[in-house]
Amino acid sequence: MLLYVVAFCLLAVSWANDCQVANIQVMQNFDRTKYVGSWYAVGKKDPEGLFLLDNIVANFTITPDSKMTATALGRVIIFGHWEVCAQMFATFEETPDPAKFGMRYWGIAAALQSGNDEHWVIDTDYENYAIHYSCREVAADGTCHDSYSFIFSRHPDGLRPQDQQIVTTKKNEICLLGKYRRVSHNGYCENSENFYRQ
Ligand code: RTL
Repeated sequence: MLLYVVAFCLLAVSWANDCQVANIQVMQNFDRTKYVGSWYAVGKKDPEGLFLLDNIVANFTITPDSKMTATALGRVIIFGHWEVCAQMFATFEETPDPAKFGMRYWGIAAALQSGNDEHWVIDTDYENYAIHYSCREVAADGTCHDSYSFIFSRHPDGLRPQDQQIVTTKKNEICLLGKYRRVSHNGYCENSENFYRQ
């Protein structure tokens, strides 16, 4: 019975939702100081082109001048075939919405990807789960043409059952339900021999 109610609510929400990027709800009163520390990606929706494969861990910090910065590790393929652990850096630019940032990112080595993306925090309880969203290209009809999204957990082994339902509801709200893959953690980026620094 409960399952039917949840399914109905999700359907109702998806009917009401027109998938406009401008209408996406983000975390209210986002507090970046509570967001610091390690977040393990447990799910991801890929953008077009090259992306982080697995073993993805992000670490957020606040600098003394209260700017948010982050580092990320993740397995990637470079030069078409070479598997390495990428060490990435990011700085964030504030916008009038405290949960929406501009993110400039780059790799420790020039061969790694760099760019400017939006970085939105859709929802988080700061202690267990976080849902991130980035739209790289808004289509003419206002929907997102090229997005990526991470489901983060404070625990490498996954989300608590009570957080899974919230995450499913949010995935649906951002029109990405069913588009995620599980992100595995097998220690690949804990072995410094796999780091690429050239
Ligand atoms: C996330 C938040 C924490 C800081 C950074 C992030 C994104 C990293 C990306 C890396 C892509 C790397 C590739 C390398 C292959 O050349 C959003 C996790 C930096 C998008 C594709």
